[in-house]
Amino acid sequence: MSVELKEPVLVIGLGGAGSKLAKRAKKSLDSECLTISNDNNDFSAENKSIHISTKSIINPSVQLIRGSTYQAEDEIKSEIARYSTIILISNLAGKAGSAMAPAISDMCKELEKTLISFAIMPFKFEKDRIFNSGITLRRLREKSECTVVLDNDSLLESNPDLNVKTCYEIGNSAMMHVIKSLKTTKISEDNILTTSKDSQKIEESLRDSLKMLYGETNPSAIKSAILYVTGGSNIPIGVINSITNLTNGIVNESNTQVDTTSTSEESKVVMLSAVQGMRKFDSYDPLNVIPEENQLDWSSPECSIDYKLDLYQLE
Ligand SMILES: Nc1nc2c(ncn2[C@@H]2O[C@H](COP(=O)(O)OP(=O)(O)OP(=O)(O)O)[C@@H](O)[C@H]2O)c(=O)[nH]1
Ligand SMILES: [Mg+2]
Repeated sequence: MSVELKEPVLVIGLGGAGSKLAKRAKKSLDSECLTISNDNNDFSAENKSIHISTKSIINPSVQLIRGSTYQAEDEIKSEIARYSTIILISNLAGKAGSAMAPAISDMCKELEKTLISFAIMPFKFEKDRIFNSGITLRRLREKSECTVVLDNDSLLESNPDLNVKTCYEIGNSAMMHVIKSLKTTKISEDNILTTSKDSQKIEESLRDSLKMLYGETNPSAIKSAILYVTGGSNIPIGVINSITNLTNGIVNESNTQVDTTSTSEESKVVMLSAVQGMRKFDSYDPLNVIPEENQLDWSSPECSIDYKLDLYQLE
């Protein structure tokens, strides 16, 4: 199944990284942008924003931010209602991102909008964030027509010499490539985004993208792939042909798009692979092994709201 993008499009950025990326996405898609966060520092004057208040609590839990997001439901829905397609960008490693993504995707689904979500997953050393990010991703995938996952952890794992800032930049620019191409390319339901560091040969870049992909899923789970070749005007056509053939040998179906508009001297491969299941992230929540029909408490996401009961608020 592939998704149709219908105008008008709204890009929503959640939390710190989500807002930063949504501002960039808005420019490349020429659409409108809304940022939602519990932190005023994530907003900028030129974009619409919704502040999620956690009242007097300055170090809210994920569940409290989520509960507070549902309290702003009317305001958020009245913004979403005016658009046909929502592109939701969030960092599931962040507290704000993982708190709000299930709530916002829920609201999009209720309003029957086409939802395309972009999710960033945590580094392995961010141990306290792994569990939440796994649950949130599962919820997000359920409510989205299409999900694109960028895993900071496997990017760093296949390039251990990178520093965190470079890692962000590489991941973010790969994501922008896919967002830019949404108008012209049809993408599938579950997708994993992989890429490589700069300044290497294009074949090496493809090898690194594949290495990163294999860190996240089984080769047999990969259904098809789109290769975006950046800095395309400098690459011999024979090389592009050979990387396409290589990819065709690995996945059932591949499609190569060469970006000749990019002015960068460096050439690189950004690979978007359609997958069946997301093995690595499914394992972030150990309870995922329980079949869905045996789960009692899945339908609504965990929220913490102060009901003013004479009970101690646990978290
Ligand atoms: N790929 C990528 N990851 C980022 C970027 N900025 C931050 N991160 C990662 O995202 C996580 C924090 O995300 P933020 O978006 O700042 O968090 P938040 O959603 O605002 O939530 P808080 O934790 O409440 O601040 C950390 O795990 C970072 O490693 C970025 O530009 N690109
Ligand atoms: Mg933040």
